[in-house]
Amino acid sequence: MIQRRTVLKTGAALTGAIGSAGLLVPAMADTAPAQAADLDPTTIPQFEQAMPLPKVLQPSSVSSTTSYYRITMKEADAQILPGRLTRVRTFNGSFPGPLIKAVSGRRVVVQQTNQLSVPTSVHLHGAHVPESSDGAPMDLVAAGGGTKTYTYPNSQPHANMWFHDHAHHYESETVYRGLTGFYLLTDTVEQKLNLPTGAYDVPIALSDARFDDSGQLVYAMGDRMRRVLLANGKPWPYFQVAARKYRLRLYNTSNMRFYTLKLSDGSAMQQIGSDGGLLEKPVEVTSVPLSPGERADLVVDFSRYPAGTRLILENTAARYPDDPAEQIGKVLQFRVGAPVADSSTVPATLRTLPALGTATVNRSFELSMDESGASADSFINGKAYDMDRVDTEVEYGATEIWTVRNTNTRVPHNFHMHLVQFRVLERGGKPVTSGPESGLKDTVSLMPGETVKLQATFTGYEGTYVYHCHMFDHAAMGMMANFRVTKTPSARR
Ligand SMILES: [Cu+2]
Repeated sequence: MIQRRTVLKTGAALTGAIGSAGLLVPAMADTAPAQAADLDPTTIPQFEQAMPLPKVLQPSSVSSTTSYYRITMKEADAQILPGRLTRVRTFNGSFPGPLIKAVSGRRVVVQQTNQLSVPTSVHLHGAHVPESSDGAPMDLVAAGGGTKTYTYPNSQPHANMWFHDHAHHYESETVYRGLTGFYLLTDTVEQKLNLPTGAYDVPIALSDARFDDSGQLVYAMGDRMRRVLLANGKPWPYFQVAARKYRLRLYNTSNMRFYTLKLSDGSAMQQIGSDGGLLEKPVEVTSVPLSPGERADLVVDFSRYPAGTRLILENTAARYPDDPAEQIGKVLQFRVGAPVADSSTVPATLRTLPALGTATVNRSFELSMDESGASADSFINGKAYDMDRVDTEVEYGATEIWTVRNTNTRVPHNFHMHLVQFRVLERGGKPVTSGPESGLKDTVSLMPGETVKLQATFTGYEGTYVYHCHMFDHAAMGMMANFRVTKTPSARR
């Protein structure tokens, strides 16, 4: 473990001047330091490269209870732009990130070796794990060959998880440069349904990027000039589909960007799940909002289109004022082929969620930052993150309601909790009893001025975990805090 002050200093040096922090903040300037000229995003051909699928990682060994993986974090050259190589940070050289397939009740143990030049911490987002394997912001794997073994009990229901760097003050840049992976946890509840599987179950990571004219990634905190949208690591790719049902698991792995996704013909998709797996019932949606870190699990039936149809997955989210619609408004193209046999179904009932329980503790949290850009600090309840301070003491086993408010008037935030999957009870004072936010969640969006009410039960592990805004730059600027779960009241203040 290294001292916070050292991290802050080094982090600031590595990431350059801290500048524009928010999305949708016209007053804030573009912040990338002047270096090589930018690659003009309009010169990148759209819908000419095929969207790759993540590589499924194979365990190095298996026992009756456990699958063991070995992963090396290292730099690699990826072909992102046509005919060019871009240096990226990867798990095992994979860009887009690799995929671990796990099953509830069966342990996964991952030995991570860090061959990068920066420290890392690997957080499995959405997982219920012991503190020692959570990938806390200061629980670092040393640069240049450090190793750490993470144990994932998978003692939770199926979920759409992902793993990514969480090293405080490094994660924003390291995740931007590629250090992410998919982790799909399944269970018998999900498996016994007849949803699309195999080649028809497709994880897609959405991120944004900015390149210089030599094809290298440009990184600056709070950068508003990331005008190249990547789907599974390719800019505006196409995806060839058969005319049948597909399950599309969308991940927002972007640092800062919010998406609202829709099909270009405006037709409905079935949303079957979110962060923590399936919803109780499928929901017909025509647009899918996705804040950084969130996931949406969709079924799209392409059999309604004639062969040869080309359909675009569009992004209609609120943009920076000068975002070009030709780039930011499009994500990928579906090319519909011939019909194939399809015996998959989307049942009217997908699962039964665990009972909510009765909450005994209520707490309030306010997320805020200086919208003028004059200060580089961000806050939860007026305090910037301090690794040595426990902000919230939770009794083991307690069920609590957390009311979380974004007090900013222009900058959106969101809220992610480690250890638990929570339920969204209310958004803006209105009860959430059905729809896309009615399932198990670990990340929830908070547009300016919005309030959400969340309920979580803190069981399984004692220990200290974080909650934070999942816009990585905001977390780096301090919008993060510690909660500690203990059984012993005397350990709590
Ligand atoms: Cu934020």
